[in-house]
Amino acid sequence: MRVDIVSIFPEYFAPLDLSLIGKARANGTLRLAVHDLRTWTHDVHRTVDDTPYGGGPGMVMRPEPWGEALDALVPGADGEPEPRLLVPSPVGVRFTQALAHELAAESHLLFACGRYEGIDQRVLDHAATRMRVTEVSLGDYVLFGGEVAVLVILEAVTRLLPGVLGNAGSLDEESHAHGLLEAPMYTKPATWRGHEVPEVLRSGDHGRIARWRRDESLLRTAARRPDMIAALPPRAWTSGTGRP
Ligand code: 6GU
Repeated sequence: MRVDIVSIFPEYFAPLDLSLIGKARANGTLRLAVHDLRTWTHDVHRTVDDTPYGGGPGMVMRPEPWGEALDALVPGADGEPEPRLLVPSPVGVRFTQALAHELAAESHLLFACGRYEGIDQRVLDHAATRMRVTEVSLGDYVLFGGEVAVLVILEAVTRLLPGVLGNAGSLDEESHAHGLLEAPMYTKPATWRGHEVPEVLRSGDHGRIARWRRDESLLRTAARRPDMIAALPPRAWTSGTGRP
């Protein structure tokens, strides 16, 4: 997968050299480049913002540098597919595991990181005439800018790329894979500071263990995320017998 990120703070993306994302970059699974938006300014102050039309507090990102940045990073008519443009924003659609799967199937993602009160709307409107544009929000709170959101989104997407996780089975077991939170996990020692690992997990009875994990998963989800229980398909918590 090819990924381009445009930001006025390229330094935010130093952690993308680390850990499994760094490894995916080193082995070519992820072809990632970070670009400084100010590359596409032409005045001595390398200005990227201005006051909002209509008044109000804060500043808005001017369209010209963004237009040139997108022109430079979107492949022309040389056969390459156009990227999917992602704009992190508190007014975007919610980022979910389902959207992470959708993005993991793309060949080229282009992230435009806004700061201040956001990017001039015409940048997105014009881009939408050439490519798919999605404004994405992490949740119902406000960040200074899109940079940290891009780190989050890229981490969720990269771990879904083939070959990035050592054990692909962990993708099937984890929280949100089946609309429920995962059951608690334990490792050795069996007793630690007076707290015991549940007996069932040491029983070797794989049927009992699977039922215990399903029950814990349901209890935890009901207690912490009633919205996820409400969204389950009818009778999702039964074993298929129609009985709990
Ligand atoms: Cl993606 N960006 C910003 N600036 N604030 C946010 C957000 C994104 N998601 C939640 N708050």
